[in-house]
Amino acid sequence: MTGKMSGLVPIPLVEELQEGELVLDSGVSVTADAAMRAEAEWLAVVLRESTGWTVPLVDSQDALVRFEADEDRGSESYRLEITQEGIIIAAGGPAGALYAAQSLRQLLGPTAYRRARVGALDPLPLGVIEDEPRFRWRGLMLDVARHFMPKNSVFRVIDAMALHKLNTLHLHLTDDQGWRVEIQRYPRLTEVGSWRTQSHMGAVEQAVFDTAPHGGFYTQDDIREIVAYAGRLHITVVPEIDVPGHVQALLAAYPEHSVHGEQLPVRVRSGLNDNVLRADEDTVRMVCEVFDEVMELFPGRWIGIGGDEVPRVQWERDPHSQSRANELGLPDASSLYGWLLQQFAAHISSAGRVPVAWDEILEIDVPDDVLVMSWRGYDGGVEALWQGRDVVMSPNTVLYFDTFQSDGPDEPLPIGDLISLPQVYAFEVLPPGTPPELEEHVLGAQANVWTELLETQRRVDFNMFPRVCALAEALWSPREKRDYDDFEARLRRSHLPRLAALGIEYRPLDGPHPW
Ligand code: TNX
Repeated sequence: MTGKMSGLVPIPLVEELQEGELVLDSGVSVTADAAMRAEAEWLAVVLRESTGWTVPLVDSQDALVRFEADEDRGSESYRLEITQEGIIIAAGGPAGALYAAQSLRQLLGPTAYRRARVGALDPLPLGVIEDEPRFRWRGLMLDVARHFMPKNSVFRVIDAMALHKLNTLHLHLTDDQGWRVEIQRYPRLTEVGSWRTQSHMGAVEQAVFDTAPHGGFYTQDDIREIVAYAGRLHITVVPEIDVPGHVQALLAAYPEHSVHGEQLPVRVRSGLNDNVLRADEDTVRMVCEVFDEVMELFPGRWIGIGGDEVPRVQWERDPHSQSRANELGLPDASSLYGWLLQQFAAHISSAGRVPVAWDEILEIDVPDDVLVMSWRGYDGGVEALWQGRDVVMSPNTVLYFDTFQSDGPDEPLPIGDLISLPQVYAFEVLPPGTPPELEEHVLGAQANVWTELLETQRRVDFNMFPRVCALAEALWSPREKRDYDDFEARLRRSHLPRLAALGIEYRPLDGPHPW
């Protein structure tokens, strides 16, 4: 080590940089083993856009940038070597090749994030970077239900995730306030359920909630496009259809699936909601058919079924639900919560996929294969782990990015508590006291971006960045490499300028703080 630093975020496993530089020029070309051509092409496109050079993909070992398969590495692992003669990327698989290309782009500086030639690329430091991730689920959840995020905004988030070597995008597609995915068999879900118009709220609530008419949804082609775009960047999209609560948009479209059968509007205000799914066979069939279309659209292994924040009062007070619970041999009507989730989980498992649910699911007899998403602090995760389940950590005490980032006067209206950048940076994925033999069940973690109060892309950017940069390091980098002062120095000197060039409206470290 010479003390030279690359400024990479997340910080790599090993970086050994030397004096001297390599300056790319218009003669640069790229070559790649067959398995990595797509990733090499991605790098070539980035270079073409930002420099105007031709950057051909060639079949010659004379190319300046060479991607090679290295069977001794894990699929996400890579080695990037920069010498005066050229750049050699040895990767365990296509994902590793892409991560190497991401690191190289970071080293080329802000200019490499622009869509037209503006300035010169930074000279590359000479040396070797060896890198691989610490955790395999490096995630971000976007709530596109409370405020719809048009697909171009989703593409931007996917690009930013890839830049930070995150690999799992959880889309919260449905909630009380909106249904955001076209389901052909049930067209009213989007015809009715994607739009909210009315509000019967008092002045105080109107000041807090967005009461303007709002709506939007992804067509099935939009979803295919999002999934394919993410896939090229080695990001898996995990869809969530939240049931059996948080379903008022569904009930507005198909009132026969509510407990009382009344016509409800798509909900405007947020927070806990008593309206839940009716526990009849017809309703189970309808929701399973929705999941069938969702599973067609999202080829990944994980399918979210929600399960969070479900008041039981409607079932408890409804005579039909009580007799239904009796028929099913359940102890009481509130057990319909568990019964419904068991039906949906079983349906997803029988299709060969893995159901994902929020930690409230631990209140019921949970099928073994359900992946538990621990959001109420670490407790759910710990409990699930001791039951031998796979978990993803998403504690609201650290990884809720709808929270505010300082208690200064110029912060936008938050939900929840203060979660500062240093707090996110200090995040530990493994719940305290995790025994070594259970560590492999902690797949990783994700931050959740709930959008009740995040109406626009600018607001989402402001809340996400630079907290996402800190998250990436907690998920990717080795524990002993993490140091907050060093991270902040890298942000200031190297990384925030990259984000700025890409057009991300991050929260400036020292203000001013417009949003
Ligand atoms: C709780 S986290 C919720 C969301 C809200 C969020 C606000 C979870 C599984 N449910 O519906 O948006 O709090 O922070």
